[in-house]
Amino acid sequence: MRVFIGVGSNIADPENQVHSAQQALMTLPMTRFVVCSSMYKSPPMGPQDQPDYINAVTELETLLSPHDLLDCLQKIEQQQGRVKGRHWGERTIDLDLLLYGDELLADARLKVPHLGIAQRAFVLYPLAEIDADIMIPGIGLITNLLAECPRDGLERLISK
Ligand code: ROI
Repeated sequence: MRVFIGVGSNIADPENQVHSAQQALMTLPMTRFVVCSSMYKSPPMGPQDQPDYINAVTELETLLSPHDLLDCLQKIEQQQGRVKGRHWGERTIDLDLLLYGDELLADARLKVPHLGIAQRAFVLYPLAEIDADIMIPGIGLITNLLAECPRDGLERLISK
């Protein structure tokens, strides 16, 4: 299955956190790494008294089920020392299962496509960098969403 993972961090050396998470994604079982977007910097969505975020999107090809993949993502978050803080507050690392093929999933633990995907510049722009023709199931073509989504200060970082 073709899947997209959103990666974000805004504390404890965010660029390094995003990089480490991407390295970990490359070693998931039953999974082939496809590509990473550039890294992007954006002002926080949520409380403004927190640092800017570094965001990126990674594409994988996996045989893991959505829930097994989610377990793997949460394990990486734990390994990188994620702790639960305030709602929409700062985070060491955040891994979101954005898209799982063209499947629509909604249960107590997992909603795919990820909630809010359509309004979040820090998700849509890196996704579109990987594939400008992505169809977001239940929502629409990414190009149409981008047309309605202001960049909100999102900045693509020049890769090192
Ligand atoms: N804001 C930005 N810019 N990037 C994120 O990854 C991000 N993640 C979050 C909240 C707190 C909603 N805000 C964010 O979970």
